[in-house]
Amino acid sequence: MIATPVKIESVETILVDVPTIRPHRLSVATMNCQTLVLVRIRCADGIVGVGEGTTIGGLAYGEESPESIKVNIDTYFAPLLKGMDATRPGAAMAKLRELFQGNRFARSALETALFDAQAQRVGVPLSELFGGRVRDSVEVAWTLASGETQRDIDEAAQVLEMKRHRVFKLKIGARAVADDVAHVVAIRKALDGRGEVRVDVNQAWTESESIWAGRRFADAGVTLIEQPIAADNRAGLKRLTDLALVPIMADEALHGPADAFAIASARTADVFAVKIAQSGGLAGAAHVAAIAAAANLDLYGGTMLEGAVGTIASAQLFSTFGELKWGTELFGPLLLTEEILTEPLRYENFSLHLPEGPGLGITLDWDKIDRLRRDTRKGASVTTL
Ligand code: MUC
Ligand code: MG
Repeated sequence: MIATPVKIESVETILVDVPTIRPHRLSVATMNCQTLVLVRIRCADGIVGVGEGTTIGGLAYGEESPESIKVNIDTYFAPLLKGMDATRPGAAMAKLRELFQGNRFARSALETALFDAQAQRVGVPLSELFGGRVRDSVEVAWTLASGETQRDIDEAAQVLEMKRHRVFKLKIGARAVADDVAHVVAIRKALDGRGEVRVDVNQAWTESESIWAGRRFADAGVTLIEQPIAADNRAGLKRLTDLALVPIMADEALHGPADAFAIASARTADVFAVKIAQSGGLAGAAHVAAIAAAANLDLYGGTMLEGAVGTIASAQLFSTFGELKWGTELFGPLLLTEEILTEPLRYENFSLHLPEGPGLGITLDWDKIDRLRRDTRKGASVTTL
């Protein structure tokens, strides 16, 4: 039976500034704070859906900043969505696509909130709207990005001991290549087979630097190299993939299904880092995964270092993928000093466990969020860096 229409009553955006547990150093930015962009959609039947459109390092990582996500939703998307039928998230998102260009992160936040509300309405976890769960938990890698070798080794030992993570992604690309290689090899040796080591260069190297480092990483037993060169250098990424030194993962080069199709057809990478925000939402990310499956490419569940809302939305979708060979990096909430849920997400035995309740299956602590929210009347204070 087709559901009776339910009006969308309001769409609200909230910027929440949360300090990180330590400086998080990427080649593009050092984060001491993460700005979560939360979206709350209230529907006429009393159901409230939430979504998140968080990015990394203000404007350092992508074309959208926390402030642009908020202002574009408030100015363009929200007025259009108001009054539309909340029981048809697909139709609402199609209308937004027809009228507005770009804004993948903003769309992802809105689509998550719409699907959260609709899944609550029909009384199922969000995963069930995307084909149902293949797994009830997803393995979660940890990113070592303090910028200091010994501190990273100590951090890895600590989370191994806690049985929280056994796969480590090392953020490199900010220093000279030889220094980065020495850093990675030292950590790999210190872990001595107790943990897997992968690297993410965030586009910082040239092709020849990547080949030089790739040979040394292959010898050291590094298992994966993520986006070593510029996202628009697809031919270069393919040449690195063809060299087959260490498997290559596309991250910044992958902005949704069209990129996925181009990369898969030319076999430009071995692995896709699927991210709901980069894909323009859950449905786009599901299409990226389907293209990978059809092309026999491996999948990895990526993050934009979202807080609990974006993290669990991603996990709900990733739980439905038939294959998730490289696991996920859905550790965002663990990098933050403040908890915004009444009950934290469950990280146990190297994995994030999916909740069983309807929708996203989480409850936000709105009092806490109110205390942390940025006073936007003061204007955009860029606190992400
Ligand atoms: C990225 O480039 O993958 C994921 C983990 C992390 O530390 O940064 C992100 C973004
Ligand atoms: Mg990456």
